[in-house]
Amino acid sequence: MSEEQGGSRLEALYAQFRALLDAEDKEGCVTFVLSHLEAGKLDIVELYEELLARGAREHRRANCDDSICIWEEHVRTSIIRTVLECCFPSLMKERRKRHGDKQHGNVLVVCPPEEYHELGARMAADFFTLCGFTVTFVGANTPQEDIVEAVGLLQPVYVGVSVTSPYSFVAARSTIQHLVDVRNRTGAMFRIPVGGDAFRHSPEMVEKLGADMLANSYADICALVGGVH
Ligand code: B12
Repeated sequence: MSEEQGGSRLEALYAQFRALLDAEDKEGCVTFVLSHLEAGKLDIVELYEELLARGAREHRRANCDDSICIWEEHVRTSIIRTVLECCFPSLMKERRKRHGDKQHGNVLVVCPPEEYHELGARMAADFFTLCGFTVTFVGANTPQEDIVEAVGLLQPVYVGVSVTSPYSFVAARSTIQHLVDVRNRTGAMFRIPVGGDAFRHSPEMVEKLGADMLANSYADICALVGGVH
C-alpha cells in the first residue's frame, strides 16, 4: 500500500473512531478497535498514534463554553484508557511475535510529582514493551523518593520521565537530578529519556533538565534503544 493510501485509510478510521469518542460511546470505541485489530486493518502503533493520541489531543468540548472542560477531559481520557487496557493482549502477542521470550532489560516510566497527565507516559511504556523490554509503568504524580526506591529495586536500563505540562518542568528537573545523583553514586548505567507534549515547543528543556535524550514517538523510542525492535 502506498503512503498516500495508508494515510487516507488511517484518516477514515480516525473519523469513525472520533465519532464514537465524541459521543462518549465507550463500548463502541472498544468494539471498533478490537475488531479492526483482529481483522488486521490496524496495527498497535497506528492505533496508539493515529487514533488514541490524536483523539485525546483533538478534544471537542460539547458541554462547556470554557476553553478547558476538565470533567469532559476526564471522561474522554477514561474511555481511551479502557481501550488501551483492552488491547493489552494484542500488544503482548505482537511483542512475542517480534521478540519471542527475549528480554532486553527493565524499563521504568514515571511522571514527576504534580504531573497528572499520564496517557502519553502509558503509551510510551507500551512502546518500550513492544521493543522487547520488561516495563514498569508507575504513572502520574510520583514522589521522587519513590522513583529512586523503584530504580534501586528494579535496576532498569531506562528510566523514562514524561512531562506534559510546562508547569512540571521544575519537578521534572528535581526528579532527574535525583536520578543522576543515584547513577553517579551507585555506578548504575541507566539512561534517562524524556518525552511528552511539554517538549514540543521547548526542546531546549531536555538538556536544561539534565535528561539524556528526547523521544516522542514509537519511531523515536525504537531509535533510542538501538535497533532492538
Ligand atoms: C487529557 C488532558 C488532561 C487530563 C489528563 C488525564 C490523564 N489521566 O492523563 C486532565 C483533565 C487531568 C488534565 C489536567 C490539566 N491539564 Co490537561 N490536557 C489534556 C489534553 C486534552 C490531552 C493530553 C494527552 O493525553 N495527550 C495524548 C498523549 C498520548 O500525547 P503525548 O502526551 O504527547 O504522548 C506521546 C508522546 O509525547 C510520547 N511520550 C509521552 N510521554 C513520554 C515519556 C517518555 C519517556 C517517552 C520516551 C515518550 C513519551 O508518547 C506518546 C505517544 O506517542 C491536553 C490537550 C492537548 N492538545 O494536548 C491538555 C493540556 C496538556 N492540559 C493543559 C492544562 C493547562 C491542564 C491543567 C493545568 C488544567 C487545569 N486548569 O486544571 C491540568 C494540569 C494538571 C497537572 N498538574 O498535571 C494544557 C497544557 C498547556 C500549558 N502550556 O500549560 C493542555 C495543552 C491544554 C491546553 N491547550 O491548554 N489534562
